[in-house]
Amino acid sequence: MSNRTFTMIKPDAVGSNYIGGILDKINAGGFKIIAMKYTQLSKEQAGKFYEVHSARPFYGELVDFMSSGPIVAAILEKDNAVADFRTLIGATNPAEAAEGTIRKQFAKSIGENAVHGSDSDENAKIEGDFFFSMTERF
Ligand code: RTP
Ligand code: MG
Repeated sequence: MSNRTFTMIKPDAVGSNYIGGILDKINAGGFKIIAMKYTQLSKEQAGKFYEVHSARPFYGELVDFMSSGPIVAAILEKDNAVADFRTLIGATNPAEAAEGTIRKQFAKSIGENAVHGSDSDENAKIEGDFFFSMTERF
C-alpha cells in the first residue's frame, strides 16, 4: 500500500474561492502536501486525464467542465492515502456525501463536485506524473 494520493480542486471550487477551505480540511485530515500547482487544463489535456471514462455518457460534459477554469493539482501524503482521502472527500454525488466531508461542504452537484481523488495506488502515481515532473516533487 502506497502512502500517496493525487487530488485536484476542480474549477467550481476554485471559482467559488474554496481553495483555502478545502486545503484546511486536507491538512486537518492529516495529509501533507508534497507538490502543488495552480493551472488550467486544455480540453485535450482534460480528455487525456479522464480517458478511462471516455465511454461514459458524461465524458463530454466532464471534459468541458474540467477545462473550463483553473484548478489546483496536488500530491498528498498520509498512511493509507488513497482510501483515507476518498473517505475525506465523500461520495461522488454531494447529496449522498457524509456529513463532514469535503464534497458535502463544498460540492455543487454530481458533475461539479469540488475535488478529485485517485481511486487506486496505481492511478495516484499515473495522475501525479501527469501534472508533476521529477523536479516538482520529492
Ligand atoms: P473523481 O474521479 O473526480 O475523484 O470522482 P469519483 O471517483 O468520485 O467519480 P468517477 O466515477 O471517477 O467520475 C469522475 C467524475 O465525473 C463526473 N461525473 N459526472 N453526471 C454524472 O452522472 C457524473 N458522474 C460522474 C464527476 O465530476 C466525477 O467526479
Ligand atoms: Mg474517479
